[in-house]
Amino acid sequence: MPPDLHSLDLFERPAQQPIAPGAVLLHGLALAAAPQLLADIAQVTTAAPLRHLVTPGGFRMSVAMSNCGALGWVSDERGYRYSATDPLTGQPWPPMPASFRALAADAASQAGFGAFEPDACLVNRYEPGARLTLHQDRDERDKRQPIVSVSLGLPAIFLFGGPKRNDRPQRLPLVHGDVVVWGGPSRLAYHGVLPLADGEHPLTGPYRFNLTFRRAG
Ligand code: MD3
Ligand code: FE
Repeated sequence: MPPDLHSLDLFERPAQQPIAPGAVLLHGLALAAAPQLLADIAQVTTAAPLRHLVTPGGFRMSVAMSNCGALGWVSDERGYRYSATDPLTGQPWPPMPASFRALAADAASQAGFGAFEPDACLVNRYEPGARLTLHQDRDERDKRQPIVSVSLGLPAIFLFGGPKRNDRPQRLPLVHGDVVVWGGPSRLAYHGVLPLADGEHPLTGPYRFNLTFRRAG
């Protein structure tokens, strides 16, 4: 195969796919690092176990969550917020692994954002049937900072709406290794994830993991 002909070209899957102003999908950017990222997810979730948070309205979330970095996103009957400690263990969240920080910075830079030093990484684990209803990410202090999201394991259909909950969302398949950078006018867009389909992935078994990097504080 000639050196400039990669499998991405055969499937006519562009390396960078614009989704909306400020949002870009970097196909396969996390593929090479995936085994290391998954080993680091196992480390993080040993120290800060995955758990099903409860929404302020009293509903158990179907996605299991944990965090690493200086701040972690939590939800309970009192509301949504960032916390420097894990309410389950009372300890600080585990540090952000070097593999996580390097990928987040690389993605933000490729998407045209300046130095990105996230202080929060939310680890989401989806099992078949788990979903995320349409919502905005607005608990972060500086909304000019982008969000970087990394998909690992089973595929999902991501819903990307507009600035209003009513805006009809576009459906975007996200597969193992995909990285999306959401900034600028897309930063406050409504978004969600359809219920995960059954499946088995060679590296993650019956799960999808999503890493969401944010500058929260
Ligand atoms: C678009 N997670 O944790 S990541 C979340 O796949 C969350 O687990 C989803 O939404 C997941 O809050 C989606 C992609 C994502 C994250 C933040 C965004 C998309 C976004 C913020 C603004 C617009
Ligand atoms: Fe979100």
